[in-house]
Amino acid sequence: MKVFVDGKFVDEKKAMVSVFDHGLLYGDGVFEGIRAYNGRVFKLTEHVDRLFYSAKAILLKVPLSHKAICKAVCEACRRNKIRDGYIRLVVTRGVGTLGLDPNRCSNPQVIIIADKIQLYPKAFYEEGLNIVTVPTTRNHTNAVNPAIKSLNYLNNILAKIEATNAGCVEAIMLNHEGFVAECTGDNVFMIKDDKMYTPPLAAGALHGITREVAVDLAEANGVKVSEPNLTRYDLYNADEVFITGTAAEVVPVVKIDGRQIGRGKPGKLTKKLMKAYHHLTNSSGQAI
Ligand code: PXG
Repeated sequence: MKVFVDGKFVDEKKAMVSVFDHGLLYGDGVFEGIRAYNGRVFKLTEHVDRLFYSAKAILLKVPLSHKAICKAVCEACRRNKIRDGYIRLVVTRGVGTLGLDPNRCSNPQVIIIADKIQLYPKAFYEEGLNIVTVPTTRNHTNAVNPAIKSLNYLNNILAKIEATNAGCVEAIMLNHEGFVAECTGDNVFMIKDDKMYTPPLAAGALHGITREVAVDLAEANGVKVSEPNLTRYDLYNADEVFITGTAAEVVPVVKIDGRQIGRGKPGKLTKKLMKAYHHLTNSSGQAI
């Protein structure tokens, strides 16, 4: 595998950053997870836009232009013969001293890895997930805003560990006020009386690209979508719940904290959105 690092493609064994890089020492950096389908990179512009927004929020100057990054992502796919795969795009703060000050870092590093994708089991989509809410509270928006896709994912990892300990593959995270924020690597949606709801970004959610697509697809199907604060009670009493993410796509949820959601099977609108999402991923995107 060839990996893009320090401005060039090198063999994976030689793809390295320094142990003094603040990306490693402090989780100081930002990243994106992107998919390629059928020889096209899905929503590439949107992912690179979000990378730049995350970088701006942490005062990190991305050393390449938006255009150069898009080009390098496609090149990474070409060099590794990836037509359907997963692309990890990372920007670290770069090498610095053993102190927090990012101003003493030089040389932020752009890293691009294009690999095959490990798909989730079919059963997730056919039967739906059983998930739980977890004790770890979502980061406060005035601490590290969850809108920033930073290299420090410990808040999410703690929640993921709690989900795994409960025998689940995903967790619903609540914010400091007890409102639903999102999952550890996915956004969350519910349907009640043919209307669709998802937490507002201010509740502590990532501006998910799949989230955006799900909203657009629902609206195109005449479904009204809104973003009110949601509680666990709202989710428990929903007709349908599903989660969205680049890796997961659209996955039905049939049980939360032991409460059956709707009929306990993937819902009608969820199934419609799953189908529409597949159609879009296979028919749009930046040609590799
Ligand atoms: N919330 C969080 C916290 C995320 O990290 C999403 C929502 C969904 O956003 P997109 O733009 O992908 O629709 C994410 C992104 C993985 C993995 O390997 C998934 C994400 C990030 C890192 C790794 O499952 N999801």
